[in-house]
Amino acid sequence: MRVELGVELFGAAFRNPVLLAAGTCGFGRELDGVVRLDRLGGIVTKSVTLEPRVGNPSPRVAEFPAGMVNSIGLANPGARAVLEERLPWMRENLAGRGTRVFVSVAGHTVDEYVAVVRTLEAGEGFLGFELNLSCPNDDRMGGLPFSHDPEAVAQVVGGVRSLTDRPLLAKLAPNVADLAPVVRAAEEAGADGLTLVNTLPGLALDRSSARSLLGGGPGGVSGPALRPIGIEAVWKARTLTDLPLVGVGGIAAGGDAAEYLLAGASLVQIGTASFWDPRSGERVVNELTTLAGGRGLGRITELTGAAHA
Ligand code: RRO
Repeated sequence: MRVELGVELFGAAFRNPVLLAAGTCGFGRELDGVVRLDRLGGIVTKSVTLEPRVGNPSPRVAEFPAGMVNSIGLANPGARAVLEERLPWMRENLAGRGTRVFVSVAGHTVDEYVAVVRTLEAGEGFLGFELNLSCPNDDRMGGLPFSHDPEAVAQVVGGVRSLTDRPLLAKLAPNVADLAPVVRAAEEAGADGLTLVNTLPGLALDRSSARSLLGGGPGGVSGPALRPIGIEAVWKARTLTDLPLVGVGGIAAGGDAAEYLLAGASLVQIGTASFWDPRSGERVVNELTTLAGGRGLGRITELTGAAHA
């Protein structure tokens, strides 16, 4: 039996629920010719700040047995270059071919998020914004991301809400004492959906030099170690809100994606798995299809939220 993979969300049709996560696929073009982006539901760009950022010293990524740590430090070309040089390609090659694009937005201040969204809003080639409120490698408030503070979440989401009718996703951190206040703040300020989760702060040391394996010091933990943490966050968020949820963290196979859907996600994102298997997004789509077919499902959307039934 054929499984219908399409997902209707945010007033748009996604060909399937599998997207590539922010920071793991550049602006799409970087993967052109390697990955069949036209087989995926969509991508989320590298987080864009107002000014270009060179990022942190290398090494920027390091492996450990259950995943990876990174400290990229928000390296990106800045909003103006994204508007003028990246969005036209995405419009032609992604949006124009039915691959949905979210532009990830980051900043040190509320005003910076507002300025980035104002700059990019003039462009075409993307569906919506994913507000990255949860970068672990930024020095705002002595290292605390916006998503640790409901008031800061409300200010960023509310600040950009008045500038755009496009869908707004708020990307949250896994390491908050209580998700409820930040979920409520994002929803009340006008977020259309939540992305859970960003990486978890961690430190991998070189045992001989007693220094971090990463040039930037501590970093963000991703990969298989993050999966149950992300799934729990999605599951918890589902009990707190009816907003659509996007699950990310440690997905490397169709079954992993299915767990996020069962926990309550409508879409999922692949991140770290792309580094060791650039075509993992397409593979996850195929495995998810086989899994849903094996369960006799007609539509992939039937998986969403089943853990709460
Ligand atoms: O650029 C980074 O170092 C980075 C970002 Br913006 C983020 O949101 N999450 C992450 O693990 N790394």
